[in-house]
Amino acid sequence: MLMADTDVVIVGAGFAGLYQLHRVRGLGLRARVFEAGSGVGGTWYWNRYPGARCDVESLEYSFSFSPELEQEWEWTERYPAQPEILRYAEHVADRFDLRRDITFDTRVTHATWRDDHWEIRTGGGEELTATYCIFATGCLSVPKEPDLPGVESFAGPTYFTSRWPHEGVDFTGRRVAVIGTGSSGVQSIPVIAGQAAALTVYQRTANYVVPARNAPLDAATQDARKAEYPTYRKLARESLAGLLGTPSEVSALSVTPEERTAAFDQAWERGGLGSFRQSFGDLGLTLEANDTVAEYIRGRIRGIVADPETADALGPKDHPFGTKRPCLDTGYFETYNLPHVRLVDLRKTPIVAIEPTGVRTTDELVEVDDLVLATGFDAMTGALLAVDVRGRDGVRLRDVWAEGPSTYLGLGIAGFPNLFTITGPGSPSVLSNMLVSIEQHVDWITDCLAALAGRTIEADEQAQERWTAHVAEVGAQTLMHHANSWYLGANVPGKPRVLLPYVGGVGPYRQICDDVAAKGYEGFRLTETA
Ligand code: NA7
Repeated sequence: MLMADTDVVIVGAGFAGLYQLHRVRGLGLRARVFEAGSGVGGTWYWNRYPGARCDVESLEYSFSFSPELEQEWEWTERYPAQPEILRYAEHVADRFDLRRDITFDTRVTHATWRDDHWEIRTGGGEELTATYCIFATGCLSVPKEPDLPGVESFAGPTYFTSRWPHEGVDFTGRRVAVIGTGSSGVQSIPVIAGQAAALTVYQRTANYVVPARNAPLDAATQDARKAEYPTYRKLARESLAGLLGTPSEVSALSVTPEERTAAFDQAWERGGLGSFRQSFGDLGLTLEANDTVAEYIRGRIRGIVADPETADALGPKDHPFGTKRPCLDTGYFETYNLPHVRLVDLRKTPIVAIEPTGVRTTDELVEVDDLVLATGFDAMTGALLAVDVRGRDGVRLRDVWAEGPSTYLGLGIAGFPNLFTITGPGSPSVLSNMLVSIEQHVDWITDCLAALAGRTIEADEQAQERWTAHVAEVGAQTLMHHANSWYLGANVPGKPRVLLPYVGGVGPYRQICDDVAAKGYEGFRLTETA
């Protein structure tokens, strides 16, 4: 048996990698973390675009593992902005003295299983061996390749929201084009409009956008939460989405139209991701129920946006509410009432090409100085497949997943021993409060490593097949397949159309994972290392 250079290699120093490092240290194991960025924070390190903000409330989007950390950290807003979340990640790294085991500016390029250990290679040319390899690579970390003809020919600066310059960008007096109206577009457009001389927004799919109702967090609210944190954390862990707020069990179709509108009005005023699910329980289950909320939101848009044609184009029509992640906004629709802001509906006039001076659609060439691409990510599998991962007998993960990912619990992969994925495909991950899911996975992996005591673990092929079938089956009971979303890989040309996250809910999923562990890691094969 080889004495590996380190016990554990962790790929990524976002929230998942930081907490995993802290926990494996607690086991007395040696660990190395490799991080492509120059600092910690993962998605919050990279996504520095103007207006970037979490769509989960700060008092919920935070670690629960350390009561001291919970008590000492002060959040300033209901929804934390990117700089504040990044400061929080940096505070966690410093408070738990994590940086000394993290190698920054370094990508893991290869991970190869050799009989009883992983051989890791980095972009910097370092090679090392590790008994266990944990991918904490994030779900939205690899930007989608810009599938826009001629994009490289644009003469002015091109900014990706997901790779925003650290020094910021001043758009004062500039003519700007923003392509993409997912969360990144919806959050950045009002801020860019506040600076730019002219802003043209290119929208391919209109999204459901719900008010964030962001506000400063008052001391009384924060103190009350801090006094009862364990209770609230438990509720979140046992919930479906890792969020507080009880989903309704009432059908949207069981009430009168007036009662329904009154309930939707309340949800609109409350704001936030879960607000409509708290009104009615079947919005995500039947198209008929979903149509009621879709029409309500389109009506709201018509009530805000002055120009009827723009209002109509901004109203989502081609997918049910909730089948793409709804965006939370602050002044998004109002932005289109500004005289220097214009929406181009790409369903009517598609982009033909990006030219050196601007964006050409079938209708016109709009000349711009700056191009902003808010065009999304190769979600959930992109970062895992960006590494050349080879398991038993040299089998490549890229080949094994050619038709879509197959995992056991989103934690392990058959044929890839001693490899774990944090919030991997087949786990609730992006359909939940990520901090809740990250803590659950890291805790489970840590307990598993302790139980293994150096033994080798590998997901059983049949258990994996059963789990993958279960993920698909539960997903098929929802409306998820009615949208071309990144949840399905449908935003990336050529990517297999497979529902990537597990829709069964974080509470039930946690129970499944705990039961697996309690039954001696049922569905995994544990073997003495040769
Ligand atoms: P999203 O939600 O994937 O949004 C990307 C947007 O870019 C979306 O509107 C896309 O339209 C659009 N897009 C992508 N490629 C093109 C091309 N070629 N032409 C025109 N428009 C295009 O990414 P975000 O970064 O906004 O948000 C990701 C998640 O981060 C979000 O869900 C939150 O969880 C946080 P499409 O819808 O594909 O027609």
